[in-house]
Amino acid sequence: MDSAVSDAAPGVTPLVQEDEPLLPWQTDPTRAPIATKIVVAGGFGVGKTTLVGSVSEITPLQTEALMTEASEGTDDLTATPGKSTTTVAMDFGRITLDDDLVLYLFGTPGQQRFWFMWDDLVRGAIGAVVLADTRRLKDCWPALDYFESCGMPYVVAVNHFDGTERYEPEDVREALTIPAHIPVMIMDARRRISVIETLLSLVGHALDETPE
Ligand SMILES: Nc1nc2c(ncn2[C@@H]2O[C@H](COP(=O)(O)OP(=O)(O)OP(=O)(O)O)[C@@H](O)[C@H]2O)c(=O)[nH]1
Ligand SMILES: [Mg+2]
Repeated sequence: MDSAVSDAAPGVTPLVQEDEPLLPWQTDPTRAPIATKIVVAGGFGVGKTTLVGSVSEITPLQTEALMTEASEGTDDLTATPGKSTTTVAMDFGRITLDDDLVLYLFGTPGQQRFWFMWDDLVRGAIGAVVLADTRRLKDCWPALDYFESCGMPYVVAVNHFDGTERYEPEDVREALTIPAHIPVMIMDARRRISVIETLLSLVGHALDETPE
């Protein structure tokens, strides 16, 4: 067995799982991958955990807890009536693009009472995906403000929910007053290819924003 798949401690999910094919950088030390950290943020229940889970090539780390009566009156479940859990610490997943670009995805908790964790979660990230739902656009304002004020590159990704009115990216840009150079896209957090397009857009944008 290759050492890359055998080192995990008992009970710990290895970053390389035994049933996935090894990538060049996992067997050849001269092919060091470019590893980057990306944050997935946005309002409560907008699809952050779904996004990380639908694209991660490892079993995502999730910290879901059942929502109780205490959340009534605080968390609006109108848009997601089937939702029974919420992220209480973070989501974590990994995806390899182009064989040597490894993205580590960190999903933030959406409930306001957990926002104090954001400073730790975003440390070292190259950028953020701010997820939005057009039925409750204002819920993404805190995330937009946060990344604007700390100067971290971000893209705005509208997670389009079935049966809701479809808007053009430019309509969303205008509604949220997003500057022209920041990518805004419509996507589906449940579809891997749609999430990959969003992540590639963020990586490209973050590179554009990085000083030479
Ligand atoms: N129809 C539809 N449902 C979605 C989509 N994305 C997520 N959902 C559902 O919406 C609910 C919320 O998804 P989560 O991924 O838990 O949202 P979250 O942003 O991580 O939520 P918090 O961590 O509680 O803030 C879940 O019931 C998902 O199954 C989508 O694109 N379309
Ligand atoms: Mg979540």
